[in-house]
Amino acid sequence: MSAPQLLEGRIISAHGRHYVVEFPDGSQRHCFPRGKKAGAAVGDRVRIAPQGRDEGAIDAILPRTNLLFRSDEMRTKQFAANVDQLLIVVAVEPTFADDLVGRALAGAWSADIEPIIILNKVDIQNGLEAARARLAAVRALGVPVIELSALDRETVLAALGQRLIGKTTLLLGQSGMGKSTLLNALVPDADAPTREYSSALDMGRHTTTSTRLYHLPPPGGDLIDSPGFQAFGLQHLSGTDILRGFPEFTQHIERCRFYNCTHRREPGCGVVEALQAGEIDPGRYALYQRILEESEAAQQRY
Ligand SMILES: Nc1nc2c(ncn2[C@@H]2O[C@H](COP(=O)(O)OP(=O)(O)O)[C@@H](O)[C@H]2O)c(=O)[nH]1
Ligand SMILES: [Mg+2]
Ligand SMILES: [Zn+2]
Repeated sequence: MSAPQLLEGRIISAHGRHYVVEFPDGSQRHCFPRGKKAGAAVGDRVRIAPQGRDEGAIDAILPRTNLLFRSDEMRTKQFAANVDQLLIVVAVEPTFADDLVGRALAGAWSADIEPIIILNKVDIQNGLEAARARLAAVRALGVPVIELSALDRETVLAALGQRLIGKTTLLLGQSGMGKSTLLNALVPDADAPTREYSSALDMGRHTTTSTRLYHLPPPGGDLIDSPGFQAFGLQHLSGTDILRGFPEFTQHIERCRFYNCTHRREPGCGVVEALQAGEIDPGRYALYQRILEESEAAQQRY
C-alpha cells in the first residue's frame, strides 16, 4: 500500500479542535489536529493527511507571517494567523472601550499587522462627535479612521473595497459594533446573523461563536470574522513589544537617562517629561502602564 498523499490548504474555520481546511481547487475537508496537539488558527496554511472522502488530520502548520492572539491569566485565545491588516470596528453606539482599541492596536503592531479603525453607525447623529473625539488620540498616531454605516452597502464598498483587494483582513471588535452587518455588506452570501444589542439580556453575548474566513467577491481578498470580545489581555508581550504599540513614545525615549528605562518612575525619563508637557495623551500613557504591569505580573507567575 502506498503512503497516503499529503495535501496543503488553508484553515477557513475553527471551532475548538474542529477545523475546516480549504484546498486550492476549492474543495474542503473537516480536519482535526493529530493527538492532543492544538495551536492551529484560522488563516493558517497546513499540511494534512486525507482520511476518507472529506476528512483529514492536520500534520503540520506551515510557517506563518504572523499570529494575532490575546492572553490573560486564564487563557490564551488565538484570533487568526497570516493576517495582512486588522479592521478594528467601533461604533457611535453602544459606547466602545478606548482600552480595547488601544490594546488591539498594540497587538496588531507587535505582530506586524496594519491596523485600520472603522467608526461604524455614523448615521446615528447623537453621539457621533463624541465618538470622533474619543478617537482623536489614535487618529493623531496616523491610524486611518474610516467612517461608515454598515447598513449602507454602497458606502461600505466605496470606503473599504479598495483596501481589501488581495489581502487577508481580520475583523475585530466588541459585540454590538456591527461586525456581522459589515461582513454581510462585503460578502453578500455570508448570511452572518446580526442582532440587537439593546436588550439587557443580550449584553455581553454574541451570536458569532467561531472564527471564519470568507472570500470576498471579485476583485477578491479574504475577510476573517471573529467572535466579539470584552477583554484583550496582552500579557505575552515583552517590554519592547509593548513599546511597539506606543509609537508616539519613540522620539521621547531618546532622551531617557537610562537605557533600560521603563518610562514610569525613573529619573530623567523623556516619556514622563513629554507626558507632563502635554505631548503624550494621558489615556494612552495609562494604558501603557496597565499593559506593562500585566506583563510583569505574568512573568512573576511563571
Ligand atoms: N444605525 C445603525 N445600526 C447598525 C449599523 N450597523 C449595524 N447596526 C446594528 O447594530 C446591531 C449590532 O450589529 P451586529 O452586526 O450584530 O454587531 P456585531 O456584534 O459586532 O456582529 C444590529 O442591530 C445592527 O442592525 C449602522 O451602520 N447603523
Ligand atoms: Mg456578530
Ligand atoms: Zn523613559
